[in-house]
Amino acid sequence: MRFDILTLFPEMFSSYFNESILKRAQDESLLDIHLHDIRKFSKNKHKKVDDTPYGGGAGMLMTPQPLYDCIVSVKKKNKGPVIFMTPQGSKLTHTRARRFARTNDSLILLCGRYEGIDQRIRDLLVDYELSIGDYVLTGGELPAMVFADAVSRFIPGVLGDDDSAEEDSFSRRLGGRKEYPHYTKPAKFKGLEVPEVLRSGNHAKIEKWRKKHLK
Ligand code: 58G
Repeated sequence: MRFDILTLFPEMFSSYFNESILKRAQDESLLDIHLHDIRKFSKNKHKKVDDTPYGGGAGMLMTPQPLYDCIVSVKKKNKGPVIFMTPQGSKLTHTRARRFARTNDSLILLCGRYEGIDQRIRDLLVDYELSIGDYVLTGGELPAMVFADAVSRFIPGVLGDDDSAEEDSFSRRLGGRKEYPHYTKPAKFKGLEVPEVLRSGNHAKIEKWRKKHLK
């Protein structure tokens, strides 16, 4: 799956995407992430990308020209939908992340800054508006990372073949519900012991215990 991410701060993404599971996914060509610096597309002599809002009000908006040219340029190589991360968008859920992974070979993620973007970019070029939760952040970069991470987990092969799902028979058997308590070694830590049943090797009893302790 290919992600093209449009941002004024492409360097924010490198540490997160170049570690652990997402790094391995890229090394194995399961995931292909391309970052684009919106400022490079500004035709302003000072590379300006923001301006004051018509009608007045606080703060600045991203001007349409650099955004438009950046998106049009990226669309030559990525034919997928354009997603704008915004607190006014539809809520990102597990189910929506899975659907994006299953129905797209590529996605374009647009990260805003300041107080938002010129409405005409939304009208002309944005296909989906998504929010990671009911709070406002200083930029769409963290939401784009959250979205790319959540979607990438559903690409076949990105998680270990073993724990490859959610959605697997195991979590379905547990009623599709949240979680039960997890323990690893040591068996005793700071005076607290791992429940005996989890060390018993009795898989029927273990499953019963986990069902009873589902949150
Ligand atoms: C109002 C304020 C509209 C996504 C700022 C648009 C993006 C939170 C989320 C913006 C974001 C979220 C400019 C900064 C979008 C733009 C960006 N904040 N909850 N901030 O997913």
